[in-house]
Amino acid sequence: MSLTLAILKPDAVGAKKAGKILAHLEGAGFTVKALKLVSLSKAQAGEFYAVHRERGFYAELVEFMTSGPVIPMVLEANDAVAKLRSTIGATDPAEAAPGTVRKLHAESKGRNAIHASDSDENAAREIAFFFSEFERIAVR
Ligand code: IDP
Ligand code: MG
Repeated sequence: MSLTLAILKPDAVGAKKAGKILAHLEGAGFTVKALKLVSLSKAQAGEFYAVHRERGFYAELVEFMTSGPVIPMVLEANDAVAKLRSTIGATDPAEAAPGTVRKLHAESKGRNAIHASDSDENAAREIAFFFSEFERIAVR
């Protein structure tokens, strides 16, 4: 078993789709190991997405991720990183496979409902970004 980080983004939380998406993830076989609702500051969102700092959409992304509360969660499954990426679908919902979270719930490439870590290394960094050691007791 391995771990990954998902974030239900402000569009999904604001539209009250958190329960449906969580049920989708559990139905796909993930176990929730930690979860909370938080509102990110500009500095926090900017740091989380620092890898995209030079991209044209960075300011829009930080603005969006601070536009309302988000729900980060630690998910466990066999090959969790790859499994979650395939469960959520492509970045742009127009290109996401049928039945994926983004195809079902996302509006656009920017407002795309959910984040998922893209490697085991980034999953470890992103889990540590959101969850203290105390909050991660269930993850050990
Ligand atoms: P990912 O979330 O599928 O891993 P990344 O390329 O890592 O996609 O981009 C991070 C996030 O930045 C996306 O989920 C999306 O919210 C936003 N984003 C990516 N490309 C664009 C774009 O072209 N316009 C607006 N926002 C974008
Ligand atoms: Mg990414």
